[in-house]
Amino acid sequence: MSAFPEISKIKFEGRESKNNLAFRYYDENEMVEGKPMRDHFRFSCAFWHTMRASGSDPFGAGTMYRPWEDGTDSIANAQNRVRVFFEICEKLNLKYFSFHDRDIAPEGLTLAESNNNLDEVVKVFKEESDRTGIKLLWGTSNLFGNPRYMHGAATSCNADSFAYAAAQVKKMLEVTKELDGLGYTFWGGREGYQCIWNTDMKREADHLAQFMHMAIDYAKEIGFTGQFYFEPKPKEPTKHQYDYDCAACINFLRTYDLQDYVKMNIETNHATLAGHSVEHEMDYAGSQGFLGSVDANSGDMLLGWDTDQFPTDVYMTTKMMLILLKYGGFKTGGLNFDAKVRRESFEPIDLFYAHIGGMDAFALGLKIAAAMRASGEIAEMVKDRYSSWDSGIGAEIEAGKHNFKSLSEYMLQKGEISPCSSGHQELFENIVNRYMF
Ligand code: XUL
Ligand code: CO
Repeated sequence: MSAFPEISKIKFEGRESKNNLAFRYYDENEMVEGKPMRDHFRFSCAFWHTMRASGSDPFGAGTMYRPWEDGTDSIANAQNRVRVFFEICEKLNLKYFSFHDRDIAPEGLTLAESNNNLDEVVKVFKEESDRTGIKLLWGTSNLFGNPRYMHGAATSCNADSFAYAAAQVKKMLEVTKELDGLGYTFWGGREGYQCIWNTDMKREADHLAQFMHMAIDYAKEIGFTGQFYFEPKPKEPTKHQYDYDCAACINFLRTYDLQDYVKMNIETNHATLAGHSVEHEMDYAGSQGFLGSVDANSGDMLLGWDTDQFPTDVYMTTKMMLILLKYGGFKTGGLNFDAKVRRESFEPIDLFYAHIGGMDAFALGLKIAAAMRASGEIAEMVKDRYSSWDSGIGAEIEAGKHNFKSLSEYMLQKGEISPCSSGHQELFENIVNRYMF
């Protein structure tokens, strides 16, 4: 039975369309830089936000109207929810999805019961995924919601919390493999600390690394070949999260010899909480060979927390697509809408408006980015800015032909540096606007 009989599959109608249930820019078959749009984005729908966000906040109860819910925590209700989820993904033309273990099935009284509940719901995921071809982009485990994780999971002071979390991830790796999932994400829900007085930071970091190695070992053991991701977030729920930003995460991965197995899953709103921008994080990860996947959303600069809003800012999507194209696009990852409708947007149809807006914002961003790349105008200006490195002393330094002694001799002889030209930031910004509008 359809939950949205009045909504048919969302189609591309072009930029002149006034139909609010149509794409104006996202034409999945349109070729951009030799690849259909759909393959540039690999759009994914987050089960936790789309199906489980209630609209509650610290000041009030949930607001969402979800007529397909029967109000119980039964397996039958959970299974039905999965069918509704796939109807949404199909109608929106979202080819991938993501979920946490506890989003999809109720937690039981024991670990064994929880595992069984998961199996019952995974059966429906498998059926629906086989029926539609919509695939699991990555799976993950909720290692933060239950009170047993109040001190963290892999970084808890309680060894039993670590062990329980290991059991959960073991099961989720099996589930992810069962669903032919393309990846597994570690997001350190409470892997951080609130108070340095009671915290042994070194021991916690060592444990987190040990935990990741165990996950990788188990993946090898069961033949799960998907990509592991590490998702940075600087704070919330803990004050100091160990996975602060890409730089901190990559340092952690290299320190603990995890760099060959784990790439970054970069989220916009997490980047801004860290005092960065998503394009900064993507460029940094890409330049270090760690660009894996993206949790697409946006924050609100006037609010200091993770608002997980749908992205509509075309400047931002243009920058993101420019960087993605620069590093050759997604291999295993995709654009996962880790985003939820506002508490006030409680009608089911808002889920459609939200995703359509996000997909169109990225489609437009891709087209603008591709136009910038095709003309080569901006790239040429950037290249020119660094031209002192293309010949003479610059080229010699890059080729490793110099040391401090030889450079000192060079400068003693030359006396002063050759002047370079202006940074022309305002000109760059004006040129960008020419492509934007
Ligand atoms: C939380 C967040 C998570 C991860 C998966 O801020 O982004 O939903 O993406 O655990
Ligand atoms: Co996320």
